[in-house]
Amino acid sequence: MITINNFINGTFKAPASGEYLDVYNPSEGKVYGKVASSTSDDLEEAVLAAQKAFPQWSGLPIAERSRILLKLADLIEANLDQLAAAESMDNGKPVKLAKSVDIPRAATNFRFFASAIVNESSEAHIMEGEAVNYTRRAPLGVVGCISPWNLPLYLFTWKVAPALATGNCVIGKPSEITPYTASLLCELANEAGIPAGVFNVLHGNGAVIGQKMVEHTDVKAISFTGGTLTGKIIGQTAATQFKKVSLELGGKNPVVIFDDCDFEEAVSTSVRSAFTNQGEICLCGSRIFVQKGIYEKFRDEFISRVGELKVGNPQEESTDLGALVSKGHLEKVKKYVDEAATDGGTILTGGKQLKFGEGYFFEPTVIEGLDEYCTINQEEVFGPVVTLVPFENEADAIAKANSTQYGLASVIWTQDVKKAHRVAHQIKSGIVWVNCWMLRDLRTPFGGMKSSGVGREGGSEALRFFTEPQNICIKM
Ligand code: TXE
Repeated sequence: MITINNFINGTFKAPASGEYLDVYNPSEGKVYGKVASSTSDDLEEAVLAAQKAFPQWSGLPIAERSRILLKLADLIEANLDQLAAAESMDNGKPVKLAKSVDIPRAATNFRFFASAIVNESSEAHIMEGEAVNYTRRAPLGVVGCISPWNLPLYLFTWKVAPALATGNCVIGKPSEITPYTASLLCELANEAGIPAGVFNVLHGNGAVIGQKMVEHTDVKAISFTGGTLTGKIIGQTAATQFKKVSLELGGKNPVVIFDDCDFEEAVSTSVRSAFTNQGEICLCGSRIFVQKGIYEKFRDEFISRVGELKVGNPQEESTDLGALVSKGHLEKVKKYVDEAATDGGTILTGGKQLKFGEGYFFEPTVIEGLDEYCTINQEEVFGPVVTLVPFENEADAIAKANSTQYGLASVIWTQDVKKAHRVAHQIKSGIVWVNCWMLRDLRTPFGGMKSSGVGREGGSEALRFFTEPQNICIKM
């Protein structure tokens, strides 16, 4: 049994309450450890430690802060195998995915922001003959980073890296469902030379300790990724203090396939965009709209490829889909599939739980015969389930793509460049991929429209979020 404690002021500490939550290995359906259940007492201690560390950390020369974060990136890479194994055990994802995507990206997050701060410049606005204005961007102080269970270390570091790079001290709150790699990161942070108190991690129930972090007046900003309902609560709480928030929330992403697409690439990438990480990525394309002329051809080829995916032991290199993250989540996915069948949908492939011991496995599932307004095409399932829906023309495709409350990402498949631009400009989503998926340049703004969030992460957007601009006007 592994015990995962809080990390405050550079040391691991049992929670003040002495209480812990169970942590499960979803591929076995068994408890493998326990994680601290934090309360306000732990938060007060972490806030004090962070406040004490802030003057020194924010006052370090940028090159020195950058050097420490680059060392942390190197240490993540040096510990790739251990971190990937931990991520896979905790989340249920294939270890090959953790090794090739999650953990390398965590290292890249630190490397990217450590380099970005060295290359940052600020603006000057000159009033000819009168005055010069320059913008100073100062760190906020103590900030909170709250992350979900689907890409645990990847999304945690996507927030922590820019927060630290800009000179803030961090209180991190990883998902209580997948807390392990954030805890391993704390050991590496010490080894990299991050001073005590600069980076703290509190574990526990989101509605308890996460909520307390949002309420705390000395936590100056909250960067959050998770469900839309949670985001709403956080936004409401933060608004009473005019606290800065960045909210990366759910998605119901459309994949629009025109009949002039590169068919082979559209099929193979759509399989990836549907089922990578068991469909538990906010960017997965879960509503596939196919132009009528190629609908049957696409459907048959898509189903045949989905049939080749191997679901099973996440430790095996040949596994494509591992286990869903929790029993509760498995039940939620099953409920959506059952409801889709009741609504008149035809399950073309999959649709059932797979029995490997006590693990939470579910078949990759493709459903057709439902319109865009039924529950499964409106709500985020966040599992290995996609629907196929035919469309007539450009206008119909755009209307269907925009028919949900969400607006995170979308994918367009066409070889007509003008059409690609036209359609991209009319789809209400923060990210549009044309003839590709998950091609990520970390300098680009990342985030969603409508109920998919507020604010953007990535590149200079993240550097700006974690700093306060101050205009200084000097008379000439
Ligand atoms: O997310 P939560 P959950 C979606 C997906 C999933 C659903 C719920 O549809 O089924 O959200 O997942 C912390 N104040 N996404 O339950 O609850 C919590 O402890 C402060 C989309 O895991 O939003 C965790 O650390 N914090 C998504 C984090 O918030 C609170 C990724 C996310 O938990 C809190 C994951 C509160 N009141 C799920 N309540 C994406 N878009 O990437 C909870 N938390």
